[in-house]
Amino acid sequence: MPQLVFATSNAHKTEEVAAILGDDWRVEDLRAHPGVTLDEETGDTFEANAIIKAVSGSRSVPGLLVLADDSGLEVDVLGGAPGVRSARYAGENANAADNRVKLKGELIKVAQTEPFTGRFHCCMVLARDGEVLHVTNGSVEGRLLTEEVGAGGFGYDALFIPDGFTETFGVLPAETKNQLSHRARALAAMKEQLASLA
Ligand code: ITT
Repeated sequence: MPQLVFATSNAHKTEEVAAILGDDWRVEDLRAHPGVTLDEETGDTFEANAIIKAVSGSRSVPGLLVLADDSGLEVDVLGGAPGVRSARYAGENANAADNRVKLKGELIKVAQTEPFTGRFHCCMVLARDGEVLHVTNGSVEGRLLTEEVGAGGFGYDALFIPDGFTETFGVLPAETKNQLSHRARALAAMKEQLASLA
């Protein structure tokens, strides 16, 4: 089975990518490659940050294919926030629960009633030996709640209902999320390139 180093410290992302790719690839994240160091995410777009992670990560593992995912939530009424700052919305050391509290607070402050439309976006970058091989993007549109529903998924999942559904990603089965998520779509667009390198 070909090997893919996934340049992430977020085990939830790894679980989703491994489930989506199935038996086609052995996906190993930074837990299996503790020597891999990633440069700081200083970009102001998902693509810039995904490139930083993929390129810097791939320099640490010569010859290996490295995939990076930079993703986040964009809420229209908040001007696209939290966007690229999704992981740090409530502060540099914030965890996912802190970030959800911050988001709920910002939505409640807005002088507009629901629905609060928005989307998850994901940029995936494939690199090897410091060179970008391919860039793809995926999004899933939906709406945000001001109360959490469900304990599944991670990050903002309990606050997000994808279009066409009535339940949040915190309630919907992982299999459903992995068919329609921003991550699934970015990865689907990457599949042909991956297959040609397997
Ligand atoms: P790595 O940089 O190590 O990959 P990270 O979690 O810091 O991990 P990002 O910088 O890409 O990753 O930030 C993504 C944040 O966006 C993530 O921490 C969540 O808060 C949110 N997010 C992204 N995808 C999500 C999803 O599928 N469900 C819920 N929240 C998501």
